[in-house]
Order: sequence, then structure tokens, then C-alpha cells
Amino acid sequence: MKELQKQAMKVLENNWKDGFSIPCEALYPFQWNWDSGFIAIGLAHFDMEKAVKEMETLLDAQWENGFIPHIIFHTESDTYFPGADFHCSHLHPSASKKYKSTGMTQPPVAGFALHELYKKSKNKQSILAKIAPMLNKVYKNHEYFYSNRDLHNEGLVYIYHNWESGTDNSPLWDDIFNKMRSPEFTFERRDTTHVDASQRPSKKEYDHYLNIIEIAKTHNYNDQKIAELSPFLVQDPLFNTMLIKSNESLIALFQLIGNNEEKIQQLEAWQQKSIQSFNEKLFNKELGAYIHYDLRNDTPLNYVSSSSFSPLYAGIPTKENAEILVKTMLDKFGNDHQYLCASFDPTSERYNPRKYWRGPVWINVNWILYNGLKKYRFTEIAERIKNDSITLVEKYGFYEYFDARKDKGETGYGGNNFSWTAALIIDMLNDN
Ligand code: 2M8
Repeated sequence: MKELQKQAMKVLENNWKDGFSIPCEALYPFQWNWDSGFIAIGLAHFDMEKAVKEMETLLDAQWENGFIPHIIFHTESDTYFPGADFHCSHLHPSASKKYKSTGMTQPPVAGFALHELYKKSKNKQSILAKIAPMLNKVYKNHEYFYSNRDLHNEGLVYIYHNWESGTDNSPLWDDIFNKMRSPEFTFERRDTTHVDASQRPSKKEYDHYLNIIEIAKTHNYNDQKIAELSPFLVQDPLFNTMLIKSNESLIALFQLIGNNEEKIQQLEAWQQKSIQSFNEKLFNKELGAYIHYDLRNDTPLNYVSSSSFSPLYAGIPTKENAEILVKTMLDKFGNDHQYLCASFDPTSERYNPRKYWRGPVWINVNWILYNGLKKYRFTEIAERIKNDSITLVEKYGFYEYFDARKDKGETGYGGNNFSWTAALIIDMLNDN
């Protein structure tokens, strides 16, 4: 076994907390939704029991209405802000009585993560029996999305907070925040005690983040009220890609299990509508990329980010548009001096190569792009993304994010011994 894989397994072992994994010590001391999906994919290579448990614990925190929260606060910890006492998930009448959580969600990765567990399992019948009850929960979650988050019945769901996107402080959100008049909150940041402030969002940005939560809390996290009042309401191509890919996985898994015709038909109907609207509304020909749509201000956000290429993973673009996407990726993000793939357009003045989601390379998005490019048989570029990911981790360690500039990197950034970096490196190392 490769030395790098051994080190990655060690990271995951250390971050395992009896039933779930934390993304990394101190900086993120609870369970995060989409982290768990990626972590389970890595765990499945050497400890299927833990992989299953990771997903079971996440889904155990599902609310009665199908919603799955973004953070599950399993323990008391004062190394993170904002914690359970700020989020107050109990305000929502359907919230879990068992776990405290946030009242927002994250990219819906559970469906395809379960499919990955199935694909990696050596005992297919036994894994199907284990994941069958979880599939029903994930289906209920997708039902929640299409019934509550698809304002215009387009098959495209919205996010109401930048933390729901997973790409927290992306320059994509600057235009929205510039229109907001958020009050100045008094609070103690904890993230900047673990990571240098230059690599994290600003105080002003945190004021906006807290402001949106306060608005949602005033209305007990009611979906209709949030849709009406949240200053942040965005159709995100990465988020919707995760949902569409997970729909596809649910269809495949329900087919294997049998006797789920009605659900399969519903999933297929969602797929058809979602993919069609996605291509009609979110593909920007001039930019040669998928873009985000600001529903609150009814305007497209015409910027290219690594999320712009993620639809490849769910088979959304036509072959012709896939070629356009790859050309844009190589032109803007992929010269010889750059590791693929920066999280935001390196040719933009908003690009910051060391600041969190404003430019650095993230291994989870690289994994999505690697698999998407392979699907469309862009083998060479897929290999480049995989090799760049491995090189960065070999050079600097299992960091949260990395500088994309080959000549400027000295270290990785954000948290170290980061779970999804370790998990997805294991997956890529074992994929030929
Ligand atoms: C980061 O986000 C959290 C809030 O959710 C934070 O900054 O406090 C993001 O990178 C997010 O995508 C990720 O899931 C989370 C934990 O790794 O950290």
C-alpha cells in the first residue's frame, strides 16, 4: 500500500468520533453534512462498517419534513462559532428532538455517497440491506427540496445562505452582500484562533452570514418565509449538480432493490425537468460556463468558479457544451503555472489565491471534476486533476485548501489533517 494512503487512513482514524467524523480538530469539531458524504467514500476503502455508520448518523439527524441539517452538534465544544445556541434549530416545528443542529443544509451528497459505498462493497447483498432504509430517507430529503425550495417549479432548488453552498466566501456572493445592510454583531470569532485571519472570511462577511440566520430565526426557519424574505436566495450549479447526481444514484439503487417503481418514476421526472432547466437557465454561452442565478434580485451572477464545471459530474452538459467547459477551464484556470482547479476565476480581480473559497484549490471539488471529466472521456485532463491533487497533498500535507500557483506555494492553508482531503485522496489513489 502507498505511504500516502497509510497517512490518509491515519487522518481519518484520528478524526473518527464514535459514530461520525469531524472535518478537522478544533476548527470544525462537529459533524458536517457534505463532509460526511465524502468521508464515507474514503472510509469505504478500508472500513465499510464505519462508512455505513457515518451515513447512518448523518441521516439520523434528519428532520420530520425530510430536511437534513448542515451541522449536527453532537457534543458541546467552544472551539467553534456560531454553535448550537446561536442557530437554535428547535425553533422549527419539525426539527430533530434528538440532535441540536443548524437550520440550514448543505449540498445533497448522501445519494451518490451511498452509491459509492455500494460500488466499493465486496458483499453487494449485505450492503444493499444496510443502505435500503437510508435510501428512503434520502428520497424524503429530495422530496423536501423539490416541494419547498423550487420557487418557480423549474426543477432548480435554491439555497438561502452562503453556508448552504459549501463555498462559503466565494466572490460569487459579493454582489449580494454589497446590497445588504447588515447590522454589526458583537461576537467572538473562533476560526481565526485556529487559522490565520488572512485565510478566512472577514468580520463584515460574518455579519452578513449572521444576519441571514437572524432573519430565518425570526420566522422559525419557515421555508415560505425564508423564500419571501431572505436577502440571499440563489440557484447554485454545484448544489443542484449534487442533487441531480444523487437522484441518479437513488434511481440506480432503487432499481437494484426492486419494488420501488413509484419512487423511480418520480425521480426520473425530477431529473428530466432539472437537467432541462439547468441547461436553459444556467449555461452562459459567452462565458463558456455554468453560472449561479440570484433569485432574490432576479439576475444571473456572471462569474466563473470551479462550481461552473461541476455539472460534468452529473452528466448535465451536452457533449458540445462539455467541450466548451473544458476549454474555459484550461484557458482561465489551467496554464502550466497552475495546479487545477482554483475555486474562483484566476483572471478575475476578485481572485485571492490564499483566501478560503476565493481562489484556492479544494480536494472535494477536484474529486467532483475528476469524476466528471472521466465520464465525458476527457481522460488526460482528468488525470491532470488527480495528479495535481496528489502532488499538492504529497508536498504540503492533508490541508483544507491549497494555492493553485505552482511557483508561489509554500504550504497548504486552513485546517491540517483535514478529513475529506484524506478520504478523497484515498479514493483517487485507488481509481485507475
Ligand atoms: C467550511 O464551512 C464552515 C461553515 O459551514 C465554516 O467555515 O465554519 C466550508 O468549507 C464548508 O464547505 C465545509 O463543509 C465546512 C467543514 O469542512 O467548513
